[in-house]
Amino acid sequence: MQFKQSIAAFERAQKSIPGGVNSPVRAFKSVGLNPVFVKRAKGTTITDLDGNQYIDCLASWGPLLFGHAYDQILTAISEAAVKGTSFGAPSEYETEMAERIIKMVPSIEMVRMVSSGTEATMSAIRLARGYTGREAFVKFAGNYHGHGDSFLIKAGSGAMTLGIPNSPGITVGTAKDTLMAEYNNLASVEKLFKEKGNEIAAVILEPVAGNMGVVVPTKEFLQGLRDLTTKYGALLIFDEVITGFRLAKGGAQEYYGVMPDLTTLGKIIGGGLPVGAYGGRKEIMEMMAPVGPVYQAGTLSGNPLAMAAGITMLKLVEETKDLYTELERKSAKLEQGIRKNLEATGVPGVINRVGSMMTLFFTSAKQVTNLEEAMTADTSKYANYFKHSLESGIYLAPSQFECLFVSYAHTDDEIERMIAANLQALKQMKN
Ligand code: KE4
Repeated sequence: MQFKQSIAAFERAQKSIPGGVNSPVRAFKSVGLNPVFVKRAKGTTITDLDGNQYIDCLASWGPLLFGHAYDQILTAISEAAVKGTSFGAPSEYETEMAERIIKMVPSIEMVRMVSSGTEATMSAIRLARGYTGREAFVKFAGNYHGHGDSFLIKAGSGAMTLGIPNSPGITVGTAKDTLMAEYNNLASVEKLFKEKGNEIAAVILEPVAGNMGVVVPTKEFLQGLRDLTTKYGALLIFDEVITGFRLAKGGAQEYYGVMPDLTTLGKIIGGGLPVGAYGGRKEIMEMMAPVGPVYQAGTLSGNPLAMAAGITMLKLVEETKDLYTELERKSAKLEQGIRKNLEATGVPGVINRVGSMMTLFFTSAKQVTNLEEAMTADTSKYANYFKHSLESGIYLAPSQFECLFVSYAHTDDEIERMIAANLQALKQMKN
């Protein structure tokens, strides 16, 4: 493979955009490569500027559950576009989207649309503070909830990848209200509640972590958080920006049977367009302006094109009867294939998977159940693995601390090709 056009494009982009990218993790810094610039994508195939083609395992970081440029989504967007691209006034697209989310996500009785996952989580924390009258909230080391000030403390995803989990620019005043706990460690949360129980407005978490790589919650952990937050009158917020509609129609809360007070959504509900949402019980959500006093707004919130794409996506989720059984079957097949390859090559690794989200950690640790254990992964090994995979036509997340996503569009043949490419990359890493 040659990357001449992408290299030139990246040089050009760096003159006008910081780092040449509009989101840091896209710069391929942690894998030490020049990012490929995408020319087009369809289904599971990405084509870069140099004409190289890849099987896509990133799905634009999660949204593309049915693959790129899905015909029904394209049609919905174009049919909406000819009627106007933004009204700044209510439209029935928004009501239909809200009704679908309410129907599918068990704990949501009312929902507000925004334009990104970050907006959703920022708004959910503000709402929890307004609803409880308390200021502090608990997050977990390694969880990423977008780039809102109060979250960029021991954050995962790109912040972790680039080694800036505590970003400059966050004031002491803001940081003091963000209490840190350890994922899968209920005692670390109990300790905070014992010390500051009546000051804590909420506990927010990724119900299955994806932003330190995939880390699976123990059942006791999620249920324990539900019990603790109820006991102390704090809200439990599930950040389902990744897991929403990916793990089940009703996301992780349906998959694990634990109901949060608020849920944040993004990615899949936009069908590839900019959408976020937050929702929960009516008596909480009605704290939001213009009904209640908690303010949140957005020029493009509920944008008709994004709603048309999202409505079509949620229709597809509802109508595809074998969606989750197929996602599970293909993902399990990929996981088993990689496990066999690890055994065959003797390369040490831990695979964490829930449904169609998984991570291969290059670590000799026995397990990865929290950030400390995730950090034992050898990121230079991952960079080497990523490079070999890319050159054999597999497009993975350019970071050890992210997810591989299987989509409904992946064929069995592509899963076989991913397993074969994994074996080749593991062998090349050993040389
Ligand atoms: P956005 O603001 O990027 O739409 O959503 C923020 C967000 C919130 N919550 C969770 C659980 C998330 O995973 C995200 C965003 N995910 C990262 C990748 N893991 C986005 C990729 C990027 O930053 O470019």
